Amino acid sequence: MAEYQNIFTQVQVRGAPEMGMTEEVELGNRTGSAGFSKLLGWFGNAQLGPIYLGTMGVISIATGLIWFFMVGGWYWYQAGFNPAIFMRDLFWFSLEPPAPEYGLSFPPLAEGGYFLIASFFLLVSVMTWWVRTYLRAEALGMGKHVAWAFASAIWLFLVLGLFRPVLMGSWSEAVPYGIFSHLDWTNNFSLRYGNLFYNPFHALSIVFLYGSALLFAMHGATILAVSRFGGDRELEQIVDRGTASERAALFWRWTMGFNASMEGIHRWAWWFAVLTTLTGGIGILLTGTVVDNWFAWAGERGYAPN
Ligand code: 07D
Ligand code: 07D
Repeated sequence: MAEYQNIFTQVQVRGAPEMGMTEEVELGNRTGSAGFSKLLGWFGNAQLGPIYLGTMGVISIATGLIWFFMVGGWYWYQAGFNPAIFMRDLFWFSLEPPAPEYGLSFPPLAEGGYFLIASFFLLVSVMTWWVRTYLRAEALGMGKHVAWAFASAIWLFLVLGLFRPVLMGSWSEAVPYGIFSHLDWTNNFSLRYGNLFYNPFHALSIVFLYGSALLFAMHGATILAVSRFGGDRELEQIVDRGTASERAALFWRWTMGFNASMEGIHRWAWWFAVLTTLTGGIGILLTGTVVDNWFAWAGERGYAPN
């Protein structure tokens, strides 16, 4: 039943769906059956479901959809209710935050009030999804590593759209909801505060972002390189160690003198990913609140020309 599969496996074995452990697990909120997808099977596990919905899942999906359709409804209005224009200009429409003169007050609907209501639903959606990752891990007796990693991304999200606007005393500081408008916001933010490249926390965030990509490539490549010896069969590598992970470790010791351990490499990956948004959020929170011009700030510290 628990047939081993990866992208190189040509035959997808089908049995009864694997429903997972049921001991002491609340099953009422879970779908009763599961399906199969050949396409999914090429990329991972072919089985789709069972899915656990639960209170947090329902609230998160409902409020997420409300945010999504509120933004889409605004675009529809901006398109003059014309489906051709809606499709043509989809990436250029934008739901903007209130103007600076409204500060932290609640403006008329069409001037940012609608933006604030939509933002409230997005906030509830993201936070309840976080609770869901925590509670599902708890129900399965797992560590909370996924929840805390997600919390780091949420930290940057909250700094961008809630903490910093509140500290600056204006909702106008929040990020607009639009594909290109949020890129323009990002560009203007850097320009307005004297070039974000001189913000050391932006630099740190880039270090961990690039480092995450490098680590991911190294780890993915290493495991694939020893999958011919069973290196991708994590269970067997733990309970019945073969030559695969030893070989992988030896490879890195030969090429760079140091190797991570089987567990340690996942800690490296976790910290690099988490530190990307953790340091990033610090950098954004300091901008405009503590430092007004990063270029001038760096000039005073001798690493930008005065
Ligand atoms: C692959 C996991 C899947 C997630 C996806 C994103 C939405 C938004 C839009 C209704 C890796 C789903 C998108 C739900 C729907 C509306 C209006 C994750 C994967 C596929 N950005 N950003 C994108 C968000 C910020 C920046 C793309 C969100 C900051 C740059 C997508 C947030 C700044 C570039 C997107 C957010 C910033 C992008 C692809 C929140 C600084 C690009 C994202 C909530 C960090 C790239 C046209 C992706 C692009 C891009 C979503 C915040 C900068 C639309 C939800 C304010 C420079 N961003 N972004 O694949 O192609 O992420 O833009 O904070 O070049 Mg962004
Ligand atoms: C946005 C975390 C929040 C997301 C959450 C997800 C949904 C959808 C739906 C799955 C991404 C919510 C999801 C609601 C779910 C589905 C379907 C993480 C997010 C909770 N920069 N820059 C960074 C580089 C420049 C600027 C970080 C490089 C210029 C600003 C990163 C360059 C200017 C901000 C980074 C470069 C500028 C950043 C983002 C190069 C623009 C930020 C890390 C080579 C002209 C953000 C401190 C991340 C930050 C940020 C990289 C250049 C502006 C490391 C490589 C100089 C304003 N930049 N940048 O993980 O933290 O984001 O800065 O030029 O706010 Mg930058």
